[in-house]
Amino acid sequence: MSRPAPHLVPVPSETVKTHCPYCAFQCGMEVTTIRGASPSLRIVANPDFPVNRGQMCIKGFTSGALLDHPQRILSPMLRQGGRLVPTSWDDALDFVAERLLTLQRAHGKPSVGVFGSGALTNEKAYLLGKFARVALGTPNIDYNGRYCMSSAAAGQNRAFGIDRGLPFPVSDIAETQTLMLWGSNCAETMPPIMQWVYAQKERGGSLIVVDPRQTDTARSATLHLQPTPGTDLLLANGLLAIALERDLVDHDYVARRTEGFEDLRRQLLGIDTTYVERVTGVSLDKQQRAVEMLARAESSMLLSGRGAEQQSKGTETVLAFTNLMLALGKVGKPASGYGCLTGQGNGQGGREHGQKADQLPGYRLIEDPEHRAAIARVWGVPPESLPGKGKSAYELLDSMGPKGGVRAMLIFGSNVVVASPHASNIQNKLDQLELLVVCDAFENETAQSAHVVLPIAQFGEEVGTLTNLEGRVILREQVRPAPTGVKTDLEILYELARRLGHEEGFHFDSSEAVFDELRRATAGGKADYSGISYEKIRAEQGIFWPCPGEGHPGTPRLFQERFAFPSGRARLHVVPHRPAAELPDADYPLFFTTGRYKEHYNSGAQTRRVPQLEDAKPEPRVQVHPRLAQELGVVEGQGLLVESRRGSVTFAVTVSRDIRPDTLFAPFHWGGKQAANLLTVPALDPYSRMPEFKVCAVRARPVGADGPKRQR
Ligand SMILES: Nc1nc2c(c(=O)[nH]1)N[C@H]1C(S)=C(S)[C@@H](COP(=O)(O)OP(=O)(O)OC[C@H]3O[C@@H](n4cnc5c(=O)[nH]c(N)nc54)[C@H](O)[C@@H]3O)O[C@H]1N2
Ligand SMILES: Nc1nc2c(c(=O)[nH]1)N[C@H]1C(S)=C(S)[C@@H](COP(=O)(O)OP(=O)(O)OC[C@H]3O[C@@H](n4cnc5c(=O)[nH]c(N)nc54)[C@H](O)[C@@H]3O)O[C@H]1N2
Ligand code: SF4
Ligand SMILES: [Mo]
Repeated sequence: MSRPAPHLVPVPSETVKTHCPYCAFQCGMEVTTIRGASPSLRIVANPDFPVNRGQMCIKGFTSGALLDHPQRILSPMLRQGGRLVPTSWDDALDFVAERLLTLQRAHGKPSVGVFGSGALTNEKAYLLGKFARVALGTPNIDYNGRYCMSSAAAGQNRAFGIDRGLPFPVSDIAETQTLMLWGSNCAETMPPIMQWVYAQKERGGSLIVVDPRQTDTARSATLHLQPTPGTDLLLANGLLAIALERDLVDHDYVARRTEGFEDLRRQLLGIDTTYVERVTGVSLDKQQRAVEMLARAESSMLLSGRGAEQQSKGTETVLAFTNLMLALGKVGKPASGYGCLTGQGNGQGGREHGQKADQLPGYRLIEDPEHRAAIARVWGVPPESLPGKGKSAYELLDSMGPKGGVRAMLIFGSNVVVASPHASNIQNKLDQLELLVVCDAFENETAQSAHVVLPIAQFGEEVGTLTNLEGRVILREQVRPAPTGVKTDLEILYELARRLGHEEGFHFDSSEAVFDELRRATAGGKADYSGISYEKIRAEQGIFWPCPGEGHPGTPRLFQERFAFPSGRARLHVVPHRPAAELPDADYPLFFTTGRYKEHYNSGAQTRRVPQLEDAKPEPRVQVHPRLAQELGVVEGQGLLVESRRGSVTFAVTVSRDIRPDTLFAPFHWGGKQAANLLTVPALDPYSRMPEFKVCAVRARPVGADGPKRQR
């Protein structure tokens, strides 16, 4: 038998431990390159990483498909004669820099906008913020985390004086007696977290789930509350009113560790529980059981997701959660408290290092003179040269075009025409730009409108740190070299800064060198990374911030002794209920809400290209209760035209008892005519500027037998 030529024998090379490219769980994974005629990757879960402990979801297992993908962009592209055509890096970068300078000369510095992402590593988010403020001198930088974490962040800052998604490691979930998951479908959006939830249940704990739909998460629950969309604030206030009435408030804790209870108490006394029952649709009996379970347990935990936060009152809803858990005396006790389940891979770090319109690195505020001075010192620029606060994500995108004044936009890591509310408006505004630059590995729906597309290195082809949902700073290691033809985001920022006359502050030899500057910039800030190094992360499976010095071990748990206000006390807030911005009426009689499938990630720009995921979920389906389906005269698989005041989409129908009869649900992972965001309303939360992705009003009618027909 002849032996295969040596280069065809698969020889496993060294296995690299790294992390998944997608969500905030940042599962540890092991990637092995199988060498041979066509090298391939084998990806398995890292059994030793303490967060996912050997588990991953289907997105992580199939993520290797992104690297050698045939649709990957491997050359810069420039629009010529209406088409994107390949060009050289020098030509593309020279073109961008020249256009930026010309536009800024003619229309001022704020005429250039920058849009970042919670997918970016800490190093990228940091350098992008610096690039906007120093190289471009524009206030107009924001990012897609505004669509994701902003309400939880605003709420936690107001209640605790600091914003770290979870103030404890995920392993604490297994230890809590009562777990309440409010507006999170983590069984689908973070599947490996369920090992901690199941462990909690096995120890005899109870699980309460609050979701208008019977989700996979809700199926595990001891108690499922199924509120009318957009009524979470009222429900949370109602629960606390019951606690007060039943003397379940921990007055000793409230007196020692909080301030503002008297005002809150007065508000709660005015709450009519039958009104709460009527508006939320959650029976008083279930409300009472939920409160008893939370209050009487030795330890209890409330974790929120986007269901409760992506509302035009998301911040106040989060404050109602912190009120509840503080009043019950749970926050800072073992395996207890409030936390939010962060979404994007670096949703946490992405909001700490200055790509948010109002922030500077270390969670500093751009409008605070001392904070400005601290960062200006690190950057070697006069404080007065730093621009002020810019516009929030939706407002920034909405101001594109000559009328709004933002004439050029640089996008790093977001598919804004799919992910933004009222998507047709954003497409329209994008088309009015004089320069749209998209830095991405794929030509997503947004890149299709670009003047220039710059191809980037992906996960596994570069190193960088991310901060997971627990506040643990981890390191995504390089697995293989980046393909020729692409650059890292950091290299692109340097090349542009150099052409804009700012070579000095942007020249770094490595990602680690950027991290070293980031450490210095965060020293003394709320999110202090100064004691964290690549070396330390490698040795310790990640380090929790704050970590304010070389010898500091990091801080897995917050609030055990004090909160991050000068008084050390947490703040209670009076947060009266108000209705969603758009409620069903005679013309648009149904609620419409949106969310996620297990198989797809966000705008689908990555996962719709992975064959296994696309085969499993090839299209968005609208979920319709059987009673409503009968009323509408629509059957499984038939097309249903769903219309809001902003647009219409035809979805194939899934008939299911898992949803309320007054509500339609669809995922937002698809673009073009299938984009759920053609329907959503761009109502913004006044504090966080979070759009109301979870509530709007629609009407629906069947499109007849010729609608798309496919079995699930
Ligand atoms: N498979 C998958 N996993 C992901 C992602 C993904 O796209 N796909 N994205 C990642 C990111 S960026 C994020 S932010 C997280 C999001 O993770 P989750 O917060 O779990 O995400 P969603 O599915 O958007 O919303 C959760 C639930 O909110 C419910 N909901 C809708 N309206 C309301 C309401 O008015 N009140 C309440 N209480 N609930 C409501 C929906 O029915 C849904 O089941 O997931 C991360 N993980
Ligand atoms: N209706 C509705 N709309 C929603 C939501 C909802 O629940 N309902 N959820 C919102 C939420 S929570 C989020 S987080 C947003 C997310 O939606 P988007 O902001 O569109 O985020 P992604 O789909 O993750 O897009 C990421 C893009 O970044 C690219 N990318 C990934 N890593 C990098 C990198 O390192 N550098 C660069 N330059 N590019 C990179 C990917 O290839 C992809 O094209 O959607 C929001 N929109
Ligand atoms: S749970 Fe999140 S981090 Fe883990 S494999 Fe799935 S997408 Fe990746
Ligand atoms: Mo998100």
